[in-house]
Amino acid sequence: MLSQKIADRINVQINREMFSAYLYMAMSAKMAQHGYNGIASWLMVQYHEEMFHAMKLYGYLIDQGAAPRLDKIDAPAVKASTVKEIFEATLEHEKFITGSIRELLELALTEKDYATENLVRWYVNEQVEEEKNAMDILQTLELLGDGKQGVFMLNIELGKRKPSIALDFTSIAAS
Ligand code: OFO
Repeated sequence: MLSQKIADRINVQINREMFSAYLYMAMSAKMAQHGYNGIASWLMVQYHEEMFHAMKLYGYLIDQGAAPRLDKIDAPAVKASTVKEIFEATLEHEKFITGSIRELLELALTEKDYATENLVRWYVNEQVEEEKNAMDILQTLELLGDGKQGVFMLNIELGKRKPSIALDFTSIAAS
């Protein structure tokens, strides 16, 4: 059984994960418009990862007998226009999400809610990977140079990314 405070905060996190999905979808569209189909594909994989993050929290609320609250998702503003700016914005956003996950963990610890603590520690580890992915890409761009040739090679490389999670959320909803 979750406290209302924890359930409310998890609902905030669900909204942030859904926003993340929406943000990466918007970035993907922008990259596709520029003809960077590999980068667009990488960002759509990221969209799916974010949907998984949201649905894992959603499933947890259901399992705990709490009500998921589906709030409005803000429209993402993608100011970045170059590939480098896209991944700088990705890193910035992931840092924000890391902070948000830490807040949730701190709340779970304060409330001695060990089940939620266990769940949120999965996200703590996930955020290490999320930030690393963006940092690795920025470092690769640094090595290749963010001129046309470097970005062309990065586009091919990033197009190889495959989702690491199941894309069918039926079992989460039915758990
Ligand atoms: Fe990108 O980790 Fe969830 O939001």
